[in-house]
Formats: sequence, C-alpha cells, structure tokens
Amino acid sequence: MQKILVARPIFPDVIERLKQYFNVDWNDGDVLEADEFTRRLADCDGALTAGDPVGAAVLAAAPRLRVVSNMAVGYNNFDMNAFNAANVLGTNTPDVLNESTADFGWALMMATARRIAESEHWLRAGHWQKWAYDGFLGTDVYGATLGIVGMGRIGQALARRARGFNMRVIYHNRSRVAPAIEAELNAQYVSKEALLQQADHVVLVLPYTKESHHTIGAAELALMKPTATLTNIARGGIVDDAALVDALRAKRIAAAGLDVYEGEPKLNPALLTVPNVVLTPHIASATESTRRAMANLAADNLIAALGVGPQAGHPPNPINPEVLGKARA
Ligand code: 8YV
Repeated sequence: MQKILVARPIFPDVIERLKQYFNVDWNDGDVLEADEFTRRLADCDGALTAGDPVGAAVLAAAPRLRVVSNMAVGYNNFDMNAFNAANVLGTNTPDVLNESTADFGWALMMATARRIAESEHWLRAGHWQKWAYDGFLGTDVYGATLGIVGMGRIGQALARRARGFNMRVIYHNRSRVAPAIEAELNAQYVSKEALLQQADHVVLVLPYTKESHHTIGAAELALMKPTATLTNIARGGIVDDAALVDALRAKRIAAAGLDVYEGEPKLNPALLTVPNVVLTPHIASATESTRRAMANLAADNLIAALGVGPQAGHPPNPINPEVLGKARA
C-alpha cells in the first residue's frame, strides 16, 4: 500500500476514505514544524496539505513523493518551479468554495461599510445610553461603486452579488476577462489607479505571487477616497498591513475588513488597536458544506494522482498537469 501524510486535522470521514487506498499518517494535532513535516514526508508517496510550505528542500527529502494535494484554491505555499523540476504534481481545490467565499467577502464588506463589529464591541462594553443621529455613520453599499481587484471565479461571484445592490462594478485584473463575461456581469475594466480613485468599496480577490506582493501600499491607499472601504479576502502580503494601519489611523480611508494577514496567524499588533477595521481569522471558505467539499476534493485529487480509485490517473485539479506520467526526478 502507498503511504500518505495528511498534514492537518480534517474531517475524520475523509481520513476513512483515504484509508481505503493508503497507509495514512495523520497529523491530527498542532501545525507541524517544518523539520517534523519534512521528516514525516520522507517515506510518503503523497501528501494532503492546507497552506504548509513545500519547496525544493522538502521535495528532495521525500524521494518517493509524487503528489501534494492542497486543501485550498490558493497554492502560494507551493514552489511550483521546484514541483516541476522534481516532476511532483501539485493539486488545489478550486470552484467548490467560490460562492461561500464570495458570500463572506460580501458580508465583510458590508460589516466594514456599516461598522457592525465596531458598534457591537461598543454595545457589549455597555456604552449605549441613547440614540444619536451621528452614531456610527457608515458608507452606503446599495448604489455605490464596487471595485474588484482580481476578476477570477470568486471576483465574478462577487460581481453577480453586486447586481442585487444596484452597484456600478469596475474591476482590474492581470488581463481583461472575455467580453461576454464583462457583459453578463455589467463590469467595466479599468486601470488599478482608476479603480482605487473611483471605487467606494475595494475588494481584493487576487492570487498571491511575487508580482502581487503589496498590491496595496501607502501610495495606493493615498489614491482611494477618504470615504472608501478596503476588504481583503485574498492573501496576506497583498496588502502592506503597516501602511494600512497608518491609513486607517489617519482616516485616509474610512475602514477596512481583513480575513488574511501578513505572517498569519500572527498579525501586526497595531491592527488590534485600530477601531475602523473588522478582523476575521481566515474563514472566508468556512462553511460546513464548503469545507467538506474542499476536503473531499483534496482527497479525490490525491487518490486519482496516485493511480487508484474511480478517477485513477486523472486528478480533477492538477496545477502542473505537464508532470503527469513523468518519472519522479
Ligand atoms: C483555505 C483559502 O481554507 O482556499 C484558499 O485559498 O484561503 C482557504 O479557503 C486556507 O487557505 C487553508 O488551506
């Protein structure tokens, strides 16, 4: 039987599925330190990860390893050059999380615009004595301009939600989406600068790469309207969190909603002291049904990539399909 490492706690019934095919080493505890992760992979044929970094050194120390299946759509934890050099397949879990993640992005944008977390904390602290005409004034969402940075599957799902809110939708992306999609979404392609200048609510949904590092820093925040909000459901590192803290403190923008952070699960401690930011712990895909779908898809990818099960040899979501069938290097 081939051996796999499941590096994170996941649904026990998915582990049972994997046990039908593999000898499973399951880490059902704390996140593995890098050396422990590498040690436990040494005699494995496959692995199931969720954000664990995998690069050349890890792959070199695991000569049997042929596939690493990430339980996430984003795979910036994989060094794909190293995967390609070693003929190791990487897989991810796209699509099954689109709607849940877009729902959450919408909720976070709304909570940010309407100061829901800030006012709730104030109420819980016992400050509510009387109605005030100017209590927690926020920014309207209905009828406003939504700026989506990253018009992939989740960005498009957000744009569909914007129709019900009668919003103007502008977007920026590495490349323009097909005219038919622009027409369906009623979304207009603009430069990043124009988007930042015009949007009332900016939502970030782009993948993290070297190029997208600090897509939003001090210069970009300075372009935004003082009444605007910024929501990040993409990845830590896309926003310069220190620059954001400065902008929020100086009220250069109205508010921000963050689900992801530079260096998470640690975060810039200054964020905790700023009232006009809503902070959530990377939960945009966290609904019972979506996390189950992601775990099962990650298992499907692993099972198929290791040549067993109903889809043997045809994993549904290969990131680098060109290595399929090649001998491990
Ligand atoms: C994951 C995510 O839960 O899919 C992604 O890219 O950010 C989340 O849905 C998280 O990355 C853990 O792997």
